[in-house]
Amino acid sequence: MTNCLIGLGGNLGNVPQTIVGALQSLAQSPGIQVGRWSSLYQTAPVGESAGGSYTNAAAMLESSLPARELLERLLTIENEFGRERTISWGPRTLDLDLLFFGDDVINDPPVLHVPHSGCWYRRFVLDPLCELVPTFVHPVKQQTIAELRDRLMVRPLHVSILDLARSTDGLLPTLQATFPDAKLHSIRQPDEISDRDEGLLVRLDSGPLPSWAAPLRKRVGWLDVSSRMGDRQQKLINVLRSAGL
Ligand code: PH2
Ligand code: MG
Ligand code: MG
Repeated sequence: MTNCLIGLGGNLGNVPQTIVGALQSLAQSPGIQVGRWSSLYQTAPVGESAGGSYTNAAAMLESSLPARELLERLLTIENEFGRERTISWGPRTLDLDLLFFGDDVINDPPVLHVPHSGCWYRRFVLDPLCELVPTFVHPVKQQTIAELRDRLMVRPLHVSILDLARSTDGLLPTLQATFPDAKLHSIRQPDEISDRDEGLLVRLDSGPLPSWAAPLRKRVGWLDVSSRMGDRQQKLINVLRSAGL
């Protein structure tokens, strides 16, 4: 049996009813036991085409299924509750994300990634999780859920942006004005690195990382968004909104 955590969310139809229904379907699935679940959270939509406000929650599962089969079961339940996959990050009746599968670190593209890439900096994931398992240690970040959440509550929240391919001059002033609770920095050379591992460190370009920048990958706040969809500005807006700014 593996202790797992899932994130639940949606913004179309009667989401609270859908979430309860999805937990019932999970409880009836062979090899899956549903444990405690969090309260429901009303959260602001993150993403340009995400639609209206979301309801989010988290739940604990025990699974005797391997991660891939559990994930398939989650996708099937999403479909049973009317999930349509037209636009990515679009409005949805039900989203079931496998956040943690024990302490396992699994990267099996395109769909199976645990811990879930967004689970440590998205408030709509961390807030419900923190209610359930504040002391659970993220197996890659090596911080507890409560610590990961607390890091995001600091004001101003320092967000360093690493783009070694293009200047951020045209990007930062507008973003800074839109997000007064953030303190945005650009890192383009070694002397722009702060000693403190605080806030977020967002990597935009996908080129090779020079040796002076390589240690940054080990920082808790390291977040590589180079392969995500959208332009640089939209990616950064999504990160900042996810962090609760
Ligand atoms: N999920 C998304 C996109 N945006 N925003 C909120 N508030 N909550 C979500 O669960 C969410 C989102 C794609 O999975
Ligand atoms: Mg999701
Ligand atoms: Mg999903």
